[in-house]
Amino acid sequence: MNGPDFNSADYRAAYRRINGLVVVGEALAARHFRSLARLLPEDRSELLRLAAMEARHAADFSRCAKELGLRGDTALARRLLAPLRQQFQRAEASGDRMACLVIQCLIIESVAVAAYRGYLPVADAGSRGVTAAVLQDETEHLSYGERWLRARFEVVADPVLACCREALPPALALLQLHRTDLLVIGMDPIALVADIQLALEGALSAIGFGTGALRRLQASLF
Ligand code: PL3
Ligand code: FE2
Ligand code: FE2
Repeated sequence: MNGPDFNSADYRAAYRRINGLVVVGEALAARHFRSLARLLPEDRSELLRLAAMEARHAADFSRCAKELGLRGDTALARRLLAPLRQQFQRAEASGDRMACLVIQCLIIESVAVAAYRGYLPVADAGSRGVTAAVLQDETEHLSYGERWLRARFEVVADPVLACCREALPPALALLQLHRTDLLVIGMDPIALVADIQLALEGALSAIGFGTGALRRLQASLF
C-alpha cells in the first residue's frame, strides 16, 4: 500500500492543522470531564480519572507533532471547536447533566474513536503506538456515557436524540472543513463520517434505542 509522504510540505501543513484539532479537542475533553465531575458528584473520582486521561492524550499528541519537528495549529482549532465548546457550556450553565454527557461522551467520543481508528493504518511510526493506546481509552469514555444513559433510558430517550441533532452537525462541519487535510494525511473523509455514524449508532443502541429511532436520526443527520 502507498502511504503518505511524511516529509512533503503538504503532509506537514495538513498534519499541523489536524494535530492542532486533536490536541485542542483532547484538552477540551479534559475540561468537560472536570465539569462532569462537578455535575455528577456520585461519580466524581471516576470522572476526574477520565479527565486526567484526556490531559495525557493532549500531551501525547503534542509530543507526536514535536517528534516530527512540528507544532499543531491550535489557534485555528480553538476557533473551529468553539461551537461545540459553547454548546457544552450552555448545558453546564443550566445544570443539564444529560446534555453535557451526550455532547462529550457520545458525540465527541464517537468522533474520536472513528478518527483514531481511521488514522491508525496511515500514521507515522511514532504516532501509531500513541494512537492505539488512546483509542482504547476513548472506548472506555464512550462506555461510561452509555452506562449512565442506559440506566435512565426512559427519562433521557427524547432529550438524547434532540441533543445529538444539535451537537452532531457542528462536529461533522468541522471534518468537512478539514476534508482536504484528511485526504493529504491518508484518510478518507467519507469513510470517516460513515465510521462516526457507526460508532454513534453502536452507542445509542447500547443505551436502549431501537432500529426505528436510529434510522430516523440517521435520516435527519447524515
Ligand atoms: C476525546 O477524548 C477527544 C476528542 C478529539 C477530537 C478529535 C477530532 C479529530 C479529527 C480528525 C482527525 C483524525 C486524525 C487523527 C490524527 C492524530
Ligand atoms: Fe481523549
Ligand atoms: Fe475521550
